[in-house]
Amino acid sequence: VEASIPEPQRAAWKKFSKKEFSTKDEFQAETVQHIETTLARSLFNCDEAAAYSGTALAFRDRLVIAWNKTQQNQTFADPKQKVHESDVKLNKVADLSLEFLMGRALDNAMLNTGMKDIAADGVSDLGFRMEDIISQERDAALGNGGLGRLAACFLDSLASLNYPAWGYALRYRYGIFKQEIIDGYQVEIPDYWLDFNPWEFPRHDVTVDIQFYGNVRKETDESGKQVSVWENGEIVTAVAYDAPIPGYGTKTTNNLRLWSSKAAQGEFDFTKFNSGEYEASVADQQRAETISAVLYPNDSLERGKELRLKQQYFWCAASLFDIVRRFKKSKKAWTEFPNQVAIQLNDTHPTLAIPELQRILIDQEGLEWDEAWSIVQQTFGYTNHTVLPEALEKWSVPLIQHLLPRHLQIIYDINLHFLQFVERNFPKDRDMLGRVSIIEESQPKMVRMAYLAVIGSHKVNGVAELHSDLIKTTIFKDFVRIYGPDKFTNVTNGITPRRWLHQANPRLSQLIASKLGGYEFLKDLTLLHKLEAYVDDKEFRKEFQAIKHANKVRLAEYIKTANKVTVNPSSLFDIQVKRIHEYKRQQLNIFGVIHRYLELKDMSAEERKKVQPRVSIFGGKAAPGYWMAKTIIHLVNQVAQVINNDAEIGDLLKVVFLEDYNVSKAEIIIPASDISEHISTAGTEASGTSNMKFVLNGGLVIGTCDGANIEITREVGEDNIFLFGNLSEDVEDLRHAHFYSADGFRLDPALQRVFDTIKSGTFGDANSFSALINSILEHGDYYLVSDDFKSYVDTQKLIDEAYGNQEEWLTKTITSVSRMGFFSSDRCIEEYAEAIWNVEPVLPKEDTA
Ligand code: F55
Repeated sequence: VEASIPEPQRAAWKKFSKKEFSTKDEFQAETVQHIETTLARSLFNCDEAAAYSGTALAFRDRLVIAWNKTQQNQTFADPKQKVHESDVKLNKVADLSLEFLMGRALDNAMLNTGMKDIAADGVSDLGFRMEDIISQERDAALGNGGLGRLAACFLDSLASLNYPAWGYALRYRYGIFKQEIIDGYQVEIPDYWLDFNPWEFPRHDVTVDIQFYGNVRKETDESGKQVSVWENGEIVTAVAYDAPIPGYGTKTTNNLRLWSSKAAQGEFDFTKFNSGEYEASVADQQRAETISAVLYPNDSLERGKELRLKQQYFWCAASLFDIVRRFKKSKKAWTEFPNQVAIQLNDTHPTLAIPELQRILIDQEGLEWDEAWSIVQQTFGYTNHTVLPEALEKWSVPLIQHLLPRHLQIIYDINLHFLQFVERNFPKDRDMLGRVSIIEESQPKMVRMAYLAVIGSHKVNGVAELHSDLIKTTIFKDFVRIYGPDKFTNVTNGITPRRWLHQANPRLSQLIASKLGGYEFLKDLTLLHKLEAYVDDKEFRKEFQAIKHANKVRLAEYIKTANKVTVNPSSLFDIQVKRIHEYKRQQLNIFGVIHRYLELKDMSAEERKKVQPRVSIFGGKAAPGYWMAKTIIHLVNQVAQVINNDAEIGDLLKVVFLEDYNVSKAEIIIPASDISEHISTAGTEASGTSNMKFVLNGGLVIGTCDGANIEITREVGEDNIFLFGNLSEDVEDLRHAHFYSADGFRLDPALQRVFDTIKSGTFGDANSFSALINSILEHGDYYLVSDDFKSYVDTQKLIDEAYGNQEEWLTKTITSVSRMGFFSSDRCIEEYAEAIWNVEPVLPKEDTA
């Protein structure tokens, strides 16, 4: 404890402890020093990569100083006074997420510390342009899509709002694969991103030994109590790697702790090594390291692979050990645990943390079952991100039995207690027990992780209003009866305005600041409403429009370089970027594009003159094993090939598939949209978050009544969004009708023509796309593409007309931006803090140095 350190040592430490740079000179001194000594480069061989590295290391030092102080401040009640062990406070919020889709860190660090201008000036003296330096950094792509990016936005908000919070995940050696498009097909390239990562700090002294396999032995302890001993397992060591998470405009710098797996001490077989069996001797080591080797690239399908379960347990067990170790230092009673720690489960991926904490409490800490279980339930909150049945995690009982024998016993005991509780409360409803049991009585039996997560948490939330209502009436209906409705709540998703406005669209951010008298809106996004006063201001409108145009020019340049396609920046930019999935319906979009192409081909030259030129931009990755999604990508590329080379069409229609969509590409793409597409089958997209990003950047939305589109409509007004399609309450009947409708299934003639065109080979071998067409014609059109097609193309027509009136369009976009305050992830985090975590901010200490 700090107070116990003798004065002379403190003085020596103080004298030499590093200060944060705050002037251009100091920044340059640090950067040059890092380039020369840390990187061993000189003036003569300092390229952009080295300049990036030097700048990043200078900023890293700055963050680390604040980071160290934050961690100390959050740990000790008052570092000035003698601190008793019992004053130790904990980092209350632990965000367990298998994914944090962080993107780049340097720009974020510069903006959050408010030092970007000084640094840009500094590197310019050294002969570099800041944007070139920024683009040297590789994305930290430790996530698939919305779920992982949400976790990253939450970290930014937690730090910016001074909440003591740690993120916990895995240090994957390979992030999400890089996507290349070769001959129109997706090809996956491994993303080895760690060869230079200045943002991480290996903590070789922070390790946890994690057990797998083995057996459970019952024994009687001295007091005559039955205890379970899990033994003879295999041990793998978890090593912590920490990354600083700076808040915006605050010294609070939180921690993202990533666990890396390595062979436990003593695992390396020296006997084998010495006798020349090198391969065998390193096999164990490799097996251990495999656990944290790769991020699973599925965004909606759980494939039940043993390695994935190992990842989940490895990460949960290491994180809980870490949390418990810190709690135990406080010497507080266990009943205090839920007051000191809140653990949020990002989807069901960390659900094993529930039986793991119960195991620690009963097997290691000697608590009674009921006392332990009450602590567990009060500690956890569970966020659900999907109602799609194929995405709900289930693990086979034999697999868990094999890998985690003690946890399986505990899961069965949790289930027993739960079912007894249900039976007592619903004695007449015998079917209920089978329906809500954690164990599905299938062959083999399966553990339903979502049910375990609900039962082991005190709050369950969905991520947008419709979604939170849907989970209560569908997948968790019985649980609402069992626990009452208050256990279930909604926290509508949000996005961080720092990255998704200030960083991605600096000119718009600056324009807003000039009208609102500063950048306060980046900390309180509701202040945007004041922009509405400028909706008729000529100068403001002009600049707003010029910014949008400049952003479109920037994207057009990127498209030229990346796709060798020339697009006219004055065209309407229509963008759909997100993971490729049938439920997100990129197929509806591309069928609409083909329809548009056919209509253009029908027109006379005279008629074509009246047409609103459009660029249809697609981007997104398909899970490597998801054939239908890959077929959609192929079709988009084939259609692009044909349309872009049709001289008759020219600028009237261009189609672009942008390769390797990721966070840093999103920062270029999103500010350049006129329209973005959020067109999921109603009831399938839990929230969506890119919809919020697009509107915040002055684009409008074409969307279904799904997820957060509904709340965006409430905020911006019905006149400022283009909604279409069937409603979620009608989806079930429509699906039914595809199979049983009395007068058969009649396809919209325009869609029929699209299919005929594809089948005629206009876009290459028709057989390539037959699965896509047959899923609609033969297999019940589960995603209701045919049902929504007409409404979709009619709405696109309305968009063309609306865009034709540029003044009205501009009014719509400005009005919408000014009404987006609700969708800040700051609002979202405040709601979690209040309704789920019961945690207060810890303000950073004034700098006394
Ligand atoms: C990743 C792995 C698995 Cl096993 C399953 C799902 C995912 C995943 O990436 N899900 C995901 O991104 N879900 C999305 O979460 C967003 C944040 O809440 C929502 O906005 C979006 O609607 C939802 O699809």
